[in-house]
Amino acid sequence: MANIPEHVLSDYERLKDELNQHNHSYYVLDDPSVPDSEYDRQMRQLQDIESQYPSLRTSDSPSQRVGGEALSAFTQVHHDVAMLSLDNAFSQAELEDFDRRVKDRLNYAALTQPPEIDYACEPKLDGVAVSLLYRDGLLERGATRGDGTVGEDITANVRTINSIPLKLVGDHIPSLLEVRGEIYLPRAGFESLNAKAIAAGEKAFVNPRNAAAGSLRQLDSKITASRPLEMCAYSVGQFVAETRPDSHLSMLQTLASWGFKINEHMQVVSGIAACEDYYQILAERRDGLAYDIDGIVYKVNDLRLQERLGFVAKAPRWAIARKFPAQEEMTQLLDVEFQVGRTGAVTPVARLEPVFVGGVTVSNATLHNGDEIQRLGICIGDTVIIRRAGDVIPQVAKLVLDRRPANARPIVFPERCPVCDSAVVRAEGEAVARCSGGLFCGAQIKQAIKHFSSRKAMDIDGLGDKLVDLLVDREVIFSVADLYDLKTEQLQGLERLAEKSAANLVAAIEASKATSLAKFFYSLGIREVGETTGQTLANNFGSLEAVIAADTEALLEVDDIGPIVAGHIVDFFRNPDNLSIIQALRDAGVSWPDIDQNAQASQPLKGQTWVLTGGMDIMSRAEAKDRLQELGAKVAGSVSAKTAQVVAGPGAGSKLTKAQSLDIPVMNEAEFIEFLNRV
Ligand code: D41
Repeated sequence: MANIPEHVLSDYERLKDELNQHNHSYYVLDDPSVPDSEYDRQMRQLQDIESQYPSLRTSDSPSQRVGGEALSAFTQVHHDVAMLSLDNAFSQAELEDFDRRVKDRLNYAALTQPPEIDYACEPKLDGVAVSLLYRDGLLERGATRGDGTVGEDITANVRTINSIPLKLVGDHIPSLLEVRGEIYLPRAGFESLNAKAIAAGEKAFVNPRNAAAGSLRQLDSKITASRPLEMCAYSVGQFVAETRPDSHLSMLQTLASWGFKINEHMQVVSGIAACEDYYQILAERRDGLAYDIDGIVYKVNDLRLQERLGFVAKAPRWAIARKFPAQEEMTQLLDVEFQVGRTGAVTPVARLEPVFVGGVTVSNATLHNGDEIQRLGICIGDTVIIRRAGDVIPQVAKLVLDRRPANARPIVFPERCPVCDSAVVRAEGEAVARCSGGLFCGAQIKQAIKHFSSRKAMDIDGLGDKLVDLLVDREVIFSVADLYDLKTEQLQGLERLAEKSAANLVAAIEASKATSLAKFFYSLGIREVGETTGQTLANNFGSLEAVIAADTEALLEVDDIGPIVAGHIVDFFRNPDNLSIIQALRDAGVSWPDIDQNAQASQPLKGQTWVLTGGMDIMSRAEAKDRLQELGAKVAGSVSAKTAQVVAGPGAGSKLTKAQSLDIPVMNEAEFIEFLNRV
């Protein structure tokens, strides 16, 4: 390296260190230290140096995370310290048995006052177990667990995973360190990976674990690099260092100090009863997590006690996994029904033999559209795998073909609307088929009325879905405008509606007449016009007449309205049926305060993006959002360099940290309310 100038060498080392640090802040701490543009700039500088002086490029260079040349096969790796497996407990009683065995082994029975055991509790991530070997702080080898004794060398693939340090940082780096952990794919990454696969006509993965395993099994590490995998450390194998932590918790904290990601929910509790509490708390949080977990792992926290307990067969005596209800189950597809939505979309819905999955009993699952049915290749009578994880609705994940019965029937997509018998049409290039019946279709009328009366629209209290169905089925009402002609006596005649609630409903309908222009636009149920677009239309046009008169060009001049939405808006207001319903609503007295065009011109927050995070005590979040939008601000869900202001309440987490790291102004609720009073 004699011919490489000194300043290049020092620049190179500095860039490598800084990029590794940024990477750690972004992927491990979830707290970006610099804007993406700065990261990209430094990365380009690093790559420039490396292309000029290729001999400099080392394996811990952040430029190496993009993947390298493809392998022809994986080589085998022997785990010098075996990777143990975990015993399972399926009930609280089995967990208590485990605790008793631990205490017996430790001879606690002989003590008059046996102490409680401290247990480290951590979510059991549903991914792929791996081993990472670091020599003198440098990542040398990554391997799968395999059978615990022999795994596969996946070094090139693990190098592409951003939350895995290529070089350890911090103090007292051991000369040899083997970190064990789980490589997993967060749910969002799984959804987007599958969406891409489906769009490309490829097969989707059943679940994030299969997707993670498939991503690690790639001989071409460039493919692995394109998958948003993460890794969380949960134990160590080989470990040669001057000192050793004395508990599982401090071991993991030490790993974190060297640059590893550890699970944010990990907690040490005293005694097995507290373990059960932890299980209940995590079970409740499970759906809201960003990744799949299939249970909780409990580990005796004290490492000396772990050593005394040892292991049997291939599992440690000091650890146990308590499983959660499975997120996937097999069941039978009994039938497929076709539902018609507000915009006429005909959606196939799977009727299933009820099955307990992800903690609830599932008897229906959406099949989205005809393409999805084709992709899954399912017939009525088939056995299918149902997946229910997170807040998403249950999905049919896969067909179990070898269980297909002889009498399986193909699913026939209807050519006529099952509700009104109008033709079902599928527009060129669209996945969704729609009923062409419009407001002649009872299903579309029902959905339109339900949307119109919903809380964020006209907010008609007491008009439930069942009642709307009844009113339309009995031909009492035919459109949203008819709601305003409803009389108490008419409603009383209907079953299930007492005099009092009929009168209350009529009063609620009356009260809904006073609305805002933004809510009115939203209530109309124009395709792709949600709350935000409703507000945008109100802010930019100021009146209903102006929007009705607007052509596509005028609409496109508004930020945030693209050609598709503009097309839907124009179509909606060109339809004479829609215009006559709007007229009837106005005649009935539906009204809103005019928007003062002068005030509108000086919307003080126009062009700004605000983010609300954490709790609010005084105003509701919906109210805060409404006020901000009235003032012309956009309210976004995530913080970026473009965010103008963050309002953070109690419990604010990563969005607040991100705002602070990007130097974005933050105010609390009291300051926010004061601000609203001032503007
Ligand atoms: O999150 C996990 N999947 C997880 C797996 C975890 N948090 N801790 C684990 N601890 C162990 C021992 C106690 C043996 C060190 C594990 C696993 N094992 C494990 N994963 C796959 C097989 C074993």
